[in-house]
Amino acid sequence: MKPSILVARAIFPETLARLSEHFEVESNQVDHIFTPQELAAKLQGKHGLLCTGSARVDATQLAQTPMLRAVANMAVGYDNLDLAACTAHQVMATNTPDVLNQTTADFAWALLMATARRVTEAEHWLRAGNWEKWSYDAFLGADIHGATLGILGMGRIGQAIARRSSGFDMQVLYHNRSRLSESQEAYANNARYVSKQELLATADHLVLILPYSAQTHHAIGAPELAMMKPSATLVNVARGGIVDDAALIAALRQKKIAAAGLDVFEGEPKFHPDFLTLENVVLTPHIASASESTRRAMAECAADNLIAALTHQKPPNLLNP
Ligand code: 8YV
Repeated sequence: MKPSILVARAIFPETLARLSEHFEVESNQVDHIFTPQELAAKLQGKHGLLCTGSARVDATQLAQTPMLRAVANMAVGYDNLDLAACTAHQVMATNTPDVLNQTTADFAWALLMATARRVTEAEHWLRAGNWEKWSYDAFLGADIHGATLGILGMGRIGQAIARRSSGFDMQVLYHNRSRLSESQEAYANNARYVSKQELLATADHLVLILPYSAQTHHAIGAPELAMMKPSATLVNVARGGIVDDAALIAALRQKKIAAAGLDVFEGEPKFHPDFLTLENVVLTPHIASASESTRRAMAECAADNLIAALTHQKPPNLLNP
């Protein structure tokens, strides 16, 4: 008998077809977002779960799903999984690292450049029919070339973001849980390790790309924003909860920083409504990894992990110790 799995969100039909070769698959191509209770009900009798960040897998959930052996998260971030609870319930947990590094780094740059050069703000103004004449001071933004790029969280995506800055003759500063090796720093456009305070005070453009956890919750709040330059821009392609949105809105309103580019929001897809009242923000709906080929690679990577986990092989991206 084939193991049974639940694919909790809509996914590429090709990946579903491949999973069906190995498993009895219950899919959700209508893409209903399951409540925790619905997820628990759907997981009865299932051995595996393929999910995204919208599914919370914690001790309460796992206590109701005794047959479950593996959870494959289709994301590199896994703050939606309680790893200790997974381990306690002998559930293998996996993520999809590496396949999205370059695409996410590309998008961090898209957001950084749109934010610094006020691209979306200018476009909205043009679409609204406001363009009557050229003005010397219309939409003046911050230069990217020659500026100091700050990166908070210097994992593989952070390094890929830093590497791209060499074409803009930028200086790169970073802060991370630990310092990179010399060769990693060289790869990351000769990035220099500094304290979080120095990073905040010095960066012209600050990119957040660190994992979300209790330790990084609201790592950027009012005190941190107050340390930044009034001309600085902030980009978040990590997780919304890293930033205190109310503090960021206040800082943007009072021009304590110049602008922000946000792909992630605390409580998304809901977000603080006041963001919509600000002109100096670029807002996107969590799409940093959303290139055709990368999303396919993520789905295939999650499938690889689930197939390995449920066929007595070590999943390539096993997270539990
Ligand atoms: C995903 C992400 O699209 O990989 C991650 O951690 O944030 C995105 O690439 C999203 O989390 C869907 O699960």
